[in-house]
Amino acid sequence: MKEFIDLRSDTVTKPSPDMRKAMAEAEVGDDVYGEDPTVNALQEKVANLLGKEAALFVPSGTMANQLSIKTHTQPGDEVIIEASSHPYNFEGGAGAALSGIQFQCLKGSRGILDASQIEESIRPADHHFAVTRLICLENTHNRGGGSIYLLEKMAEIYRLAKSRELSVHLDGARLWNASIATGIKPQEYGRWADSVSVCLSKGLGAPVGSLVAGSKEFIDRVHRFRKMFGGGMRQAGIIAAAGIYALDHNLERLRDDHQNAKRLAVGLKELKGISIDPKHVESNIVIFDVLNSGMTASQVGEAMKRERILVHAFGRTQIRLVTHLDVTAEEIEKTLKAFKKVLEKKE
Ligand code: TLP
Repeated sequence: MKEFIDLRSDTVTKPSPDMRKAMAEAEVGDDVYGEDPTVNALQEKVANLLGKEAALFVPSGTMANQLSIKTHTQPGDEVIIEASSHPYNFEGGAGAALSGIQFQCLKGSRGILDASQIEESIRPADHHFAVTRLICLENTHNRGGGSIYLLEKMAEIYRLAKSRELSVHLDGARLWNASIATGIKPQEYGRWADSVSVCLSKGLGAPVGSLVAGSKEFIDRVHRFRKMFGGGMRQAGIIAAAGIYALDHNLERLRDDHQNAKRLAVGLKELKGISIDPKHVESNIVIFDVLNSGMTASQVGEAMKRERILVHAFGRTQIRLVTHLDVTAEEIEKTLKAFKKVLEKKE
């Protein structure tokens, strides 16, 4: 029996016995010399999946995004990004600290930006302004509640970028989820970005690891910065093996997580005090508001913890639940019962 049903994030999954076996048996070498066959195989696999010439294995999604920003920009440049995006809000101010860039934040619709609003915010060529250099997109969008970019929207933004000599970086930490939810291949999304970061340690269930993918020339420069940022790892095949295992075994099953998220949303909608539109749940993230329950999000969170269920409370009234491979459909039903109990006790 599990101590807790943990819905705080899909980062909390633990490697399965078979994944651990693949890790234990991985062939390894010194990856700083480029000699780890398992890392090389993972990099090739992910580059192919994303339709890019090359990919580089890095420790985290944060490092993947920040290396990409660093590689695309010069200090003083401006990066157009959505206001609730991960690189702007949850990466410790790294864009300013490590790349010396400034962000221009645009408000998206559940995190999704339009080409027209981006176009309006590109700085004119005038010495008063910073140089707009890069557009960052996030798909799926975390704070947007796992929202997914329409492919046409990404294509339109990319075409705009090219017409204005800008680069596009895609934070695809959960691009796998977008792809499984829509049936659009990762490489189709990858086509509309110059660089893509993806994570293995979220829905796919690997313990560590992300990759950046792009042109050979771009990845070569990312490689240099990875060294500078201290992200060069040695016998990293041990963890790359978990990533290969995850891509081979845990991709298709993301469907189950999406079904579980939908079930949560539909069940939550029935409960008093909760505001949620199940239509907005497109992948494995469920964000809802408890404003009308008379409790704050952290009070609901504490009460749920007493029911042995962990949720992520943020702001005064918002809660995020993320489904993943360590949560079963049965546990989703238990979670809904616990929410009912917690909210009814309040009345
Ligand atoms: N997101 C984490 C937290 O940092 C909020 C989570 O629990 O969702 N891009 C996106 C879209 C992400 O959601 C995350 C992690 C990252 C990048 C960073 O990945 P890591 O945690 O590997 O640095």
